[in-house]
Amino acid sequence: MLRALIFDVDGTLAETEDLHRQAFNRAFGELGLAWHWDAALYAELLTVMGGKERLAHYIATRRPAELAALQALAPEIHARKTVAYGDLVVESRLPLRPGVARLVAEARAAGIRLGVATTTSRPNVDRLLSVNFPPGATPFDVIAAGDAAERKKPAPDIFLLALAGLDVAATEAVAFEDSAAGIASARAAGLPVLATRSRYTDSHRLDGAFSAVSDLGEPGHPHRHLAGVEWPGGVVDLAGLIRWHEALRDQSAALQAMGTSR
Ligand code: XBP
Ligand code: MG
Repeated sequence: MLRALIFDVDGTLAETEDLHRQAFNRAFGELGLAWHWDAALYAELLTVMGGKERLAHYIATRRPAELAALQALAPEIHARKTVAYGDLVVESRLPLRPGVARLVAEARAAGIRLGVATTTSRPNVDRLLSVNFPPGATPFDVIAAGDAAERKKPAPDIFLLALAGLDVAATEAVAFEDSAAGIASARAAGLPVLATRSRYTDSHRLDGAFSAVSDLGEPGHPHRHLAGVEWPGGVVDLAGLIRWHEALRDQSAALQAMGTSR
C-alpha cells in the first residue's frame, strides 16, 4: 500500500532555481569576482547537480587559467551563496508550487509519511520550509539533503537515504521530481516518479516518470497534462495517487501469478 510521498525540493516544492542563480551572483559580487550567471548560462550549468559541484565545473571549464586560486576560494563562494539564498527566500517569501501544500496536508491527514530528497544544502530546505509552514510545524518526517548522501543525483543515494529514514520500501512510496537527473535518481532507487516540469527544466526529457504534468494542480486551476497517467480535473490528489498505486500493485501481483503458473 502507499505509505509515503517523497519530494524533491528545487523546482518541485518551489521554483527556487532562479533564487539560487541570483544568490551565486550576489556571492560573486561580494568577493569582487566579475562573473555573472545569466538565466541561459545557469540553465546549462544546472546539468551539474549540486551547487558546489556546479561552481567547480564552472571554474574548471570557464576559468582554467585561475584554477588553483579559485578552487581555494570556492568554499567561501558557496558559503556566501547559501547565506544569500536564504536571504532571498525570506525577502521574497518564496511560495510553494501549486498543489504542494494541499497534497502534503492531504497526506498528513491520512497518515501517509512525508519525506524530502534533495541535492540542495540543508539550510536551504529549512529556509524554504520556514516561510511556508508555521515554526515547528514542518510536515516532513524525514529530510535527506545535500552532502548527507555520498553521491549527488542522478545517483540514487539521497532517495535511498529518505526511504531508510521513512522506513518504507520503494514499492510503498511515490517520488515527485522536476528534472531528468532527479527522475533518474528516484528511478534508480526503485521509486515510481511523478514529474512536475519546472521553469529551469523546460527542455528536460521526463522519461521514466509514470506521469508528467505542469504542476500538481488546484481545484479550479487544473494543470497541463504532459505525458503518462492523467488526473481527473487536472489535479493530483491523494485519492488519485492511492488508486494508481493500488492498480499498480494489483497489476504486479497478477503478472507474478501468471509467471508462477507457467
Ligand atoms: C537542485 C540542485 C541544488 C541547487 C543549489 O537540487 O542541484 O544544487 O541547484 O543548491 P534538487 P546548493 O533539485 O535535488 O532539490 O548550492 O545548496 O547545492
Ligand atoms: Mg529539482
